[in-house]
Amino acid sequence: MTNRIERVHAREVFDSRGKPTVEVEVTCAGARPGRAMVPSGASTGRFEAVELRDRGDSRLDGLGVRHAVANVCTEIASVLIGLDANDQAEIDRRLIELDGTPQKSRLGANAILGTSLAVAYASAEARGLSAVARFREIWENHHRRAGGVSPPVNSSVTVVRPTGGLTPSDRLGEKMLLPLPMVNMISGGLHAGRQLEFQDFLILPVGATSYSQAFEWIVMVYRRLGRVLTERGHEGILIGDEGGYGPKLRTNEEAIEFVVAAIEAAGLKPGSDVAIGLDVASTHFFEEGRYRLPSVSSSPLTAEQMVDLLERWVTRYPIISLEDALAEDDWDGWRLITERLGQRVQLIGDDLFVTNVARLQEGIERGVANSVLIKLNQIGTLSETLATLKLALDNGYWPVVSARSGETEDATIADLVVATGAGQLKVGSVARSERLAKYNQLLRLEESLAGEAGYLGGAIFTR
Ligand code: 2PG
Ligand code: MG
Repeated sequence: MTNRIERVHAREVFDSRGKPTVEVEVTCAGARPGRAMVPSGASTGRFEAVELRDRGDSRLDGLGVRHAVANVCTEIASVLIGLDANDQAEIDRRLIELDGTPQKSRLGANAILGTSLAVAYASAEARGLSAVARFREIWENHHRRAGGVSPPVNSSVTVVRPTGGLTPSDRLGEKMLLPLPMVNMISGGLHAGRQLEFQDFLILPVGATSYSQAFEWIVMVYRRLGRVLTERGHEGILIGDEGGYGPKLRTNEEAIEFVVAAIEAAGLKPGSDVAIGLDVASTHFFEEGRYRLPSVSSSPLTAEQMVDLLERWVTRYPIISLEDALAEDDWDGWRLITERLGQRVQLIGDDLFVTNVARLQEGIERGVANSVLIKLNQIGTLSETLATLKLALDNGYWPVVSARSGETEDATIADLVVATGAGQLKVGSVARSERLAKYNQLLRLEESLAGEAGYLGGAIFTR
């Protein structure tokens, strides 16, 4: 059965930082429109697909997206109208071909991603499917066509038994899974006025036995963290772009210690119940081959000194995940950290891989990292995102589906992470509704998919 696309429409809407972004509606004959909104990063990688903004325009300081919107309503619409919305791979192929540039800079990755996702929703609307069911269908098609299954996940750490009929040998990417959330507690870097050099101090509730329990623990740690910060003299703390606290602290280590104290104050055990993750976002303090960390040392660190430092922290604190520990261009540094810590912690490439199959392939060949952040707008179509996810799973890399620091009420990634069984989700903290849109959707899915979707939680880190 086909569902012909009848209408493609876009408009400018606004994201959680009050910046314009693209919303696209795609409608199939006789159905209600499918709709998607595009997120936007602040600490972006150089190799990401290009977000088209109305640069040079005085309106909205040149941040407008009217050109991207116009591209959807004219060029993109004229190619898509009449095509079958059920054939996501073909739609995405056409979009990529129409743009014709390596980083989607002509039509804009925001125009293209909004359209790609809206087509998936349009197909769901036309056939009365839920978003998660449609994404599952697309993932299964993709999986089948690309052939092969993912190998077992490849590393360390002690954790809980999986639930929902799963066993530790169940592979990521096969069954539908509620994800292990990785949640920001303290923000620094570009998300909180560079108060701290590191960008995210996160928790992973590895000991929880269900998504809803994991989320409750997160909320309690967040609440206790607020109290602990206040008790120790940090009055009137502001929150960062993703809802994490943005206290004025002297060092990154102090932030880790506060998070550990908050876990304990919530009556949970650091490490076995709740582990810690860091998004170092080091690309953003990497200059002339050195890492500028004034809170650690007055002279910038070499990659080796950076790895020494992180190794000490991994030994001292219950850290199980490090994102962008080295910069997007520092392949040698990445190689070093992977040799030293790759068997002990999850090493996530975000700016490094930018959800790009070619960059991830290069990383696999060079033996760097063991995990990849999956952000739809870094690459610009649903099909390419799934290709990167699949490549990760086929090579024993953990995928972590992620939001951006600029988000909207669009909850696509919640449905997508469950549908693909990717296992982990990073959305930001629990204090802003554009984040809660995703967390709350997961609560709905946990309820509606009882019996169909399992929960591996922290068990994804068991060999
Ligand atoms: C990151 C993301 C989300 P941004 O670096 O992982 O936290 O930030 O969207 O600003 O790139
Ligand atoms: Mg990051």
